[in-house]
Amino acid sequence: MEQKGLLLKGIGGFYYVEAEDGNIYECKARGIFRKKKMSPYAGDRVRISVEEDGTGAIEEIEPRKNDLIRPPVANIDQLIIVVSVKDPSPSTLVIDKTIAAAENKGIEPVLVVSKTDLEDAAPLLEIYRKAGIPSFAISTVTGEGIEEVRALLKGKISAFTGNSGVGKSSLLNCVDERFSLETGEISQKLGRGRHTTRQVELYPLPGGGYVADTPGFSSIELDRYELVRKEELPHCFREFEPYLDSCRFTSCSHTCEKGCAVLEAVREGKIAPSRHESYVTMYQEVKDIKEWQLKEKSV
Ligand SMILES: Nc1nc2c(ncn2[C@@H]2O[C@H](COP(=O)(O)OP(=O)(O)OP(=O)(O)O)[C@@H](O)[C@H]2O)c(=O)[nH]1
Ligand SMILES: [Mg+2]
Ligand SMILES: [Zn+2]
Repeated sequence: MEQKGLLLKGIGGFYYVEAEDGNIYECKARGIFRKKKMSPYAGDRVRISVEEDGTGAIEEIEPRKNDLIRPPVANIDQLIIVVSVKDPSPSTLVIDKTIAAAENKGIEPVLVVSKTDLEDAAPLLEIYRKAGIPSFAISTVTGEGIEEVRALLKGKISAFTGNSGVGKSSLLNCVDERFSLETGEISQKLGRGRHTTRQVELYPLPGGGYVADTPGFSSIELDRYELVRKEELPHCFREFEPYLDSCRFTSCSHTCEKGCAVLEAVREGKIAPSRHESYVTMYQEVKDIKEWQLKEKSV
């Protein structure tokens, strides 16, 4: 019997697919995917065949709307970027690289500033609200913003990303108690290393939609796997868009040129300086990279 389904997770060569009939089937992938060098990702829409004993096999992966390599997840509607005001401290460069990676793949970036019980989130929120990135303040201690996050996740496929320890799993546990995901303190006892969350798994939400709690990008992984070409980079900073056609030179890199409308907007306070600084840093990192090097990196 064949059915369509949604791949929720893969562990050790087995894939768990939520099929149209509402059941979850343990599936193997056909060898054909290995030949094509394609691995099934959480979030993949797949066609499976189910044997009489209830085991299944993935026959086909439907074309993806988008995918991320680290963490490996496909077809997400939004990337929830979690940063804490403190412990660990936020890096605007890492936030901006993550936002650019999402924009570059057509995934809606959303910023969640966590642990607002420890410090004021307003300065960070102001930067990103001004940039037009949906931004929320939350605390799992005071309960601030939890209801808003619940509403945000409803009916969509969302992936959570952010440094280890920012509170991604804690937030998800607040959103729905049934999650009971492992969080910081527990894993330290088990001595499992820095990242508490290791696998990508889509969890169904009570009000519809799915969330993936992911191990989070490190900045090294962002540099290796989610590089944005310099031609696309200005478009990955959405608040630059209104100015891009007004620069004096059509070849303007928007880093230092005379008559650059983006720089003018920074001077006028319409674009946050930290956002432009991140842009310049990222531009310098990619400007000399050749096409073949990008291909190599994305494998
Ligand atoms: N003060 C404060 N601490 C928090 C909050 N949310 C989470 N924490 C603490 O932060 C630590 C890390 O939380 P986790 O939820 O495990 O972080 P994570 O982002 O899932 O980390 P990884 O799975 O390693 O990527 C734990 O000790 C939590 O108790 C918060 O809103 N306020
Ligand atoms: Mg976690
Ligand atoms: Zn310019």
